[in-house]
Amino acid sequence: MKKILPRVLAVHDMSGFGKCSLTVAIPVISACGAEVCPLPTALLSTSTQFSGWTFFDFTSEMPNYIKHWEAIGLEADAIYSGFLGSAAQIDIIIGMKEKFGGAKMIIDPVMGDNGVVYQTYTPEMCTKMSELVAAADIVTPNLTEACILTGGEYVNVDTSSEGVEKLAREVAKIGAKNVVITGVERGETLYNCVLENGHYIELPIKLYPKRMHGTGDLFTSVLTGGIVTGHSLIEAVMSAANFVYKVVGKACEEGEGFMVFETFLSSLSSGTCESVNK
Ligand code: PXL
Repeated sequence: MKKILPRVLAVHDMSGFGKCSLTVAIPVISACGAEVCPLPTALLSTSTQFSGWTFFDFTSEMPNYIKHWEAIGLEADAIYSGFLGSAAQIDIIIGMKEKFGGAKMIIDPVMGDNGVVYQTYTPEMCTKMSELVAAADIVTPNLTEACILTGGEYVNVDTSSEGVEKLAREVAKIGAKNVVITGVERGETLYNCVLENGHYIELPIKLYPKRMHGTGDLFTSVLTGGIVTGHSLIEAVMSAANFVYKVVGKACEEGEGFMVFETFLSSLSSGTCESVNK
């Protein structure tokens, strides 16, 4: 099927409220100049940060979506996965790699944050996530997720440069080609730590003024938009950090507890977001 824009198959939950997953990936990647084809993993009334959320597991319908996409000859430049609804979805996503040959696998191994595993994530999902990471061209764990993947303890994680490099190399050993450990805080600076083809580099940005839900989804969505529009991994990571910084800063300025990204989407029109460090 003829394609004018780069195309991303986005495999995440659709939460009706909560600024996460597909409600972030669709506008952000579109703003970067790429087409998004959403494949829901689950439908929720809100993200799981609000008590009382509803959850509809989409696992059984996913193979039908994929079969139909294959039947119409859909081609893709990237498969970008995030929050999953079941352990079985991991094999489904790995299967997509062959079916859409040539698509880059950008895997955000969403499992938890700040040392806490998300409520819907079972131990089986956390263990099996390594299989998805092994299929990744780019994987973007935060420190919590990197610890889960490598069997380390979050409370004892070494966030020094040497410590995070070691962690990134352990994640790469699982099989991921490139690793970005996101959101490493040291003093007033936040580092996104990139292991690209065996070469390690830390990219600093001013520490975001506040921790906010959904920033991981926003980060990897901007990164994906940058990659599929032809930017390097380093450019895409800096772009993602810049964009999240702007968004969190704006929300804080306005006294808003949630990310406000909509008004910044036009700053992604070249595929990346320019520096806020200048
Ligand atoms: O931002 C990660 C995420 C994605 N999707 C859902 C969530 C969360 C984090 O809490 O609850 C439904």
